[in-house]
Amino acid sequence: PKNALSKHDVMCALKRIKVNTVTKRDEPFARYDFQIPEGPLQDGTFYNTCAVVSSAGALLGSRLGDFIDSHDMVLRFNNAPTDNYTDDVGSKTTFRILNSQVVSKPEYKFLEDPLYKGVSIMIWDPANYSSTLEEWYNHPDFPLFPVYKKFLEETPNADAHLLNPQVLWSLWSVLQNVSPYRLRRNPPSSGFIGLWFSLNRCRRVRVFEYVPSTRASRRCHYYAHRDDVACTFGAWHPLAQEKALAETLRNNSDIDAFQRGFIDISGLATIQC
Ligand code: NCC
Repeated sequence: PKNALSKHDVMCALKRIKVNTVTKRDEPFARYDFQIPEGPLQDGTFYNTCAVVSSAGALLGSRLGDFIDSHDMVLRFNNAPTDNYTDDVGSKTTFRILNSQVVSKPEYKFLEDPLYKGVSIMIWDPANYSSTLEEWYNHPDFPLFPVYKKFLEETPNADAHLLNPQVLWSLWSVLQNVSPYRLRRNPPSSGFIGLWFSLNRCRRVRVFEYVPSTRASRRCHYYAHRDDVACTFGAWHPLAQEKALAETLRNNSDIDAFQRGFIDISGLATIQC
């Protein structure tokens, strides 16, 4: 069996993966005049405390909302709402990580919904392992590019960036290196992308109901009735490996993790590699 990597090794492996987003000078985005904002997301602001709020059904009834809102930065996923759920998930949103389905499928109303205004956005879409940006542009998983372009044109001061898809495979490699099993080559979930991004930007990261607590249920999302255990344990994404890895990185008590429902991880800036 492969040797288990130490917590320090894993943190350093994550630290080597830089937050790499597409710039307006990258082809083919330059040629097609995408109005991608200069500079990194939120101008690279570094936060003290960050809350990463999974969309898990187990958040329902948690009453973690005030605690979540007390963090300097709050990151949410996809179309997860706060309205009507603020007692459990809070009301503050600094960042959203969106998959390309949410951007491209008309049902999510990416261009119109106020959910996507006044927040910083990182969008991801998987490209083949060795694709160039050109190839990705011509063959995205979902047709996000025209909608993203329009969003940049229509939204004053939009702070919306595309994650360079190579990052997804770098993150996948970290998951493969800590796993004794051979993983399918599917990208990590938005949750893992959000965790890694926050570890880059925060001194301390708290992740809510990613590692399931005793509230865990069959319910997929806190904001919808649908039951599906695959949402919590994974089917397409290597979710179980992501969560096992996140669990090994936590610094807080079992009571916090399994009764209150969050793990606490030190940011990457706090470690020396
Ligand atoms: O469900 P989703 O994820 O939007 O959830 C965001 C992140 O929260 C964590 N999560 C969610 C539910 C749950 N019971 N436990 C959890 O830990 C996961 O880390 C998850 O990433 C995605 O990752 O982008 C995903 O998006 C959905 C869907 O596209 C969007 O919700 C928009 O409707 C995907 N579902 C489908 O495609 C059907 C899901 O696989 C991954």
